[in-house]
Amino acid sequence: MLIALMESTRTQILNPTFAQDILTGLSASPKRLSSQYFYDERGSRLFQDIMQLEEYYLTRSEYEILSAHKAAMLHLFQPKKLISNREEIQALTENFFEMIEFGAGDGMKVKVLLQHFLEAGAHFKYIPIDISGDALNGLITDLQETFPDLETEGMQEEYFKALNILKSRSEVRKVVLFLGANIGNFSETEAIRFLTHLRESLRPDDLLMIGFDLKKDPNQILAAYNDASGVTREFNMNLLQRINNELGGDFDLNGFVHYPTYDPQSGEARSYLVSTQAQTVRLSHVNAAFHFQAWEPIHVEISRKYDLATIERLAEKSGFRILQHFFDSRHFFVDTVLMSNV
Ligand code: AVJ
Repeated sequence: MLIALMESTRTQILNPTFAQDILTGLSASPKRLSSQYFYDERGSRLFQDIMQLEEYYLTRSEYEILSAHKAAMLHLFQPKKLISNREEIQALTENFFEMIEFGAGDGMKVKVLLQHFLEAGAHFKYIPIDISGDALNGLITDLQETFPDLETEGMQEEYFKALNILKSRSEVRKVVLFLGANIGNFSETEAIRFLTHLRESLRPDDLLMIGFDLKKDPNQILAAYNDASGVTREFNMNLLQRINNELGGDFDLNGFVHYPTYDPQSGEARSYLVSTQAQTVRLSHVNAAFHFQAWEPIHVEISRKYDLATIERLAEKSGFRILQHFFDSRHFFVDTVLMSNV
């Protein structure tokens, strides 16, 4: 497989991990594709549209949380080593923290915090981390225009690599933001592994704030992944289009239907692309072909919904303790601040 991949690499295959993951997922039984690959240029644009949808309550709920609790968040984030009789300059240095964001996107939500922190005269640096250089450069340029006084630096790295660089660079307090319910894309095992690794990349005094989408009326949750205007359908289908574009695929998008589910017990919203007929799909750039039976599904995404007991358990199993939950007025969503417990 790898040899076929190397030989057919002209300019088409820019990302061998993408090719390899797609081949592995489509060869598996049941078939699966990773939702991390939704976000090519068109997919990122479609996700921007999703965040505007009436049905997609997640973004607005988290926005409300950040707006309502920005002052309390700053209070929690600032290290409290200030001793009144010290020199002012020393107090400033000791209050300093680095706010690091995983997958910042367009920065819409974090701007609420940045604006408040700057107005409050907080001494901090904002460090967005993203593997996509384009997204990151766009964000940094935008932030420098919006907030000329903001100290900021983007890091185009894998999350943990970036954290390890930052950890070795200085001992100032780090506050890691993992917002937007992105943690929902992990299974429980993956989430525990991710958080444990994260804790090991931080110092005991550092903080982590995670956005969790909460369990609520299952009809409302399902609607968020099955909007009436069909944007989420396009977003899911775009993964097949991306495979066509980048791997020379011949997926017929009319031969698949978007099928989201929600299980109120596990809290898992799952999305499938289901083949409406028996068909064979070829990926010409990687010399591969995959057969689909009629009504065979490809699992493409988990968006897990949490309750507080599950968040507690997740924190405990990964060596964190919960400092504070910040809710929106409807308790649809929570931003939870955690600290190492070991
Ligand atoms: C960006 C992963 C949080 O799971 O709700 C939106 C992605 N998928 N609509 C989510 C998504 C379908 C979103 N996350």
